[in-house]
Parts: sequence; structure tokens; C-alpha cells
Amino acid sequence: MSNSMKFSVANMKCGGCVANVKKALEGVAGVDTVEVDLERAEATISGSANPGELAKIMTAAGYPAEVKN
Ligand SMILES: [Cu+2]
Repeated sequence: MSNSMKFSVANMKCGGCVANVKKALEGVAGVDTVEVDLERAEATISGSANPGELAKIMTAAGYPAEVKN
């Protein structure tokens, strides 16, 4: 089953940051697609992964993330 999860992601300043966030999530089990919106400071991830875990991964990569409702 694939859910769409939305996150606020802080600290993204350029396309390189967007690439870093995507790279951090690449290959993570349960992640199907990752879309990052730099201007809105958001990431939308589809998959079956645990949202809290994904937020931790982005935060550990240097982009503090929180699950959005
Ligand atoms: Cu950057």
C-alpha cells in the first residue's frame, strides 16, 4: 500500500539541497517517489515507509523535517 506523506523541510536553500534531500531518501525501504518543493519548503513522499522515520532521515541529512497534517 502506498501513502502520500507531506513534510515541512527546513534549511533547503538551493537545488543542491533539494538533491541532497532526495539522495538521503533514495533506496530507503518503503519509499516509492519523492517530490521536493524548494519554495514551499516541502517534501511529498509516497510509499509505505513510516513518516516519523523519514523525518528523522531528512533531519539527519541536515534538513530538519516534520510531518505535516
Ligand atoms: Cu543548497
